[in-house]
Amino acid sequence: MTTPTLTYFKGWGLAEQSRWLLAYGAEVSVGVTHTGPTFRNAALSSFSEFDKLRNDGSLPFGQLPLLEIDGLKISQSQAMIRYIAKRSGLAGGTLAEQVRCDMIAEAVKDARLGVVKWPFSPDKDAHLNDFVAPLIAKWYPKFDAMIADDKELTYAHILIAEMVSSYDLMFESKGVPPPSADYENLKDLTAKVVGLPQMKEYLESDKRFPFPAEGEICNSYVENVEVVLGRR
Ligand SMILES: N[C@@H](CCC(=O)N[C@@H](CS)C(=O)NCC(=O)O)C(=O)O
Repeated sequence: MTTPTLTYFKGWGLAEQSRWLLAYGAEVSVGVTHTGPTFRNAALSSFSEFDKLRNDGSLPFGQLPLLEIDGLKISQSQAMIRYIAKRSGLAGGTLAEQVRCDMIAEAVKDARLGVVKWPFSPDKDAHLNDFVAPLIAKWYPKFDAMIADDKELTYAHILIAEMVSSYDLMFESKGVPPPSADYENLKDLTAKVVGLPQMKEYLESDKRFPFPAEGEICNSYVENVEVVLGRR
């Protein structure tokens, strides 16, 4: 079996959710034997690499990220998430469970916008206070209540954990207490997910790009995105 390959920039953005799911699914995939690495990052460095993929038909909509897996070339981050979830038995059992997972995943996509936009915001304090804090106030109480009685771990839970952990890192980077401290269920779920052996392995590996707090790491990620997209 060839190693799934995720083509993107050198950072989180719209690819990180898939990385978490690929890392998690490593040990639970249905009907698939994993003997090698769970996935490979193909991090682009230049516009010519991106342009080549656009011209050779690899990118159905001319956009990144791209996931190559099981002989498929999958575009659209939310479609790839669902594919990995189904492949790993994380998409929910019944139709009702599946649509609940999908609802939560779409809500996480909206709630997570503050993670995607963070590197590009020139004023990090303003981003945190004016953009992220309202998102957290709007979404966290709902997610926290919604998962209170959940027993089974699905892809929706992994997506929530990825978002919560990302926002926690963001607040901590500014010396502010992590928002999850106020949400018992979200805090417990995130601790459980990041504590799983396969997640720890991923999070501590060199496949995990660092949180682009501010300064050099943030600037070089923004430069990477702009160079690859041909904007610099
Ligand atoms: N809805 C898409 C959005 C993808 C997207 O906007 N990708 C950006 C990079 S993060 C891109 O490729 N932009 C270049 C373009 O649209 O031409 C997804 O979730 O994957």
